[in-house]
Amino acid sequence: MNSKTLGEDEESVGLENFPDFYPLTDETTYYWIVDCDDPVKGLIEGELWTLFVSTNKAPVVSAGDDQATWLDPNEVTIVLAGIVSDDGLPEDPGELTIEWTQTAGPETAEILSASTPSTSVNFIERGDYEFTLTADDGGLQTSDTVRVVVGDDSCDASHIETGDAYNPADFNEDCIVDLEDLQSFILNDWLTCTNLLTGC
Ligand SMILES: [Ca+2]
Ligand SMILES: [Ca+2]
Ligand SMILES: [Ca+2]
Repeated sequence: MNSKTLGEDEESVGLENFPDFYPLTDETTYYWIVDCDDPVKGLIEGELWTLFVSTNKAPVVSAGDDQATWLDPNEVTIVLAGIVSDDGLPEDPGELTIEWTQTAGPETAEILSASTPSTSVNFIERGDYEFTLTADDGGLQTSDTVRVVVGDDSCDASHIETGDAYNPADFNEDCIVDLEDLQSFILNDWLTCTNLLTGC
């Protein structure tokens, strides 16, 4: 490495004193040790220091808000409105690779435009889905996920979304307790005898 002899009034050295290594190269790790050769105390060895030079910032990615929808009646299409930005670095390639992938849920969902930030997705099956939007600038990657709940109807979607159980009196699980539920109850259990001794 370059060495530098300090003059009497010189208290610091800078990168300009080391022409072999200046200017610094992007995406590079530098290591250096400052040894001090004192005329009185002799050689004082320094510690190892490192510095990673990078001006590249990672892409910024949003997969959008979570969504809930339902089949109407056999399929439904929604839009995943992702947003992606980057500082344009590194210069090579100077552009982003964008990819939507499905990371949870039934494997029947169809992503219609997987390499654009905003895409339509078609569903033919109820389920609890997750999609991941990834942007890669050639040096750094950023991902974000979005959850999409698809129910058979709005009631079903609501219960998939919350994970809450149905009201025990809601026999037909349509999210409302009414005379229809009473009718189901009567049909199922009217005159059912549970006295095994006398047979009622
Ligand atoms: Ca970048
Ligand atoms: Ca998210
Ligand atoms: Ca009901």
